[in-house]
Amino acid sequence: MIIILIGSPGSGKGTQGRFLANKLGIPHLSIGDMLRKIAKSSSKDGVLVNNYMTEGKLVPSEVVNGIIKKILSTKEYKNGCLLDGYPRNIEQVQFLEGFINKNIKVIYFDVDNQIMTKRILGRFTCSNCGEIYNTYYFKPKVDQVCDVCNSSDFSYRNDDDEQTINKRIQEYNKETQPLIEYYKSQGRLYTVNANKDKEAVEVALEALLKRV
Ligand code: B4P
Repeated sequence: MIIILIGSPGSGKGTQGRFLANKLGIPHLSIGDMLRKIAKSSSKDGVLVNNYMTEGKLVPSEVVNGIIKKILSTKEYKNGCLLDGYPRNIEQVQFLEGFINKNIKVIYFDVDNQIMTKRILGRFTCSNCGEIYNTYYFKPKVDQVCDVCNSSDFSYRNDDDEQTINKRIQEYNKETQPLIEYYKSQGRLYTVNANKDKEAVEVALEALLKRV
């Protein structure tokens, strides 16, 4: 089975994707993380991806589709996975359906605008293991030391400033929001109230998994 995580920027897809993948014992594929790695390279693709991301725009679908198809065709993903942040527009939906005939379920992280902005502004990540933290909601237990891997190397994303956030939200409303209705009409959509704190969302997701 493929479980797609869909929701606005900062709705908690990455945070809960790690939790869910652990729980289900399936790989967690975050397209945002993959694109951030590509954006660090000085190759033609790296520069292109970096430009789109820093402007708060979706990276062109032909780039993202190519990456996804290559990864999903590998052995590691043949028994399914959690797809975090893909598809994000109707073009990507159609592309995915063109080569995946596995059972697809969709979890929608429903969150209010003011909450997501504060979450994004507070986000920081362990550069070593990718654990996600937040200045306002959950800092590491020991200041400047990652709870998971003990690293002291943290990073802030360069698309997490207020101006870019607004653009990302506009892009989400225009491109991604229509997918909610699409998957709902197919009877594949499961909604979780993502306004609650991290632990409460985990509990809600565990209950939801029994129905998926
Ligand atoms: P992503 O990396 O997918 O990131 P996101 O949508 O901004 O955040 P996410 O929902 O994962 O939030 P998180 O758990 O971190 O996308 C980034 C960019 O990549 C896009 O703008 C686009 O340019 C590009 N991209 C990605 N996919 C693409 C595609 N398919 N096509 C084209 N382009 C694509 O949580 C945010 C913060 O909130 C964290 O600090 C976390 O600690 C905190 N938090 C989480 N849950 C919380 C809770 N319940 N309570 C309080 N805080 C919480």
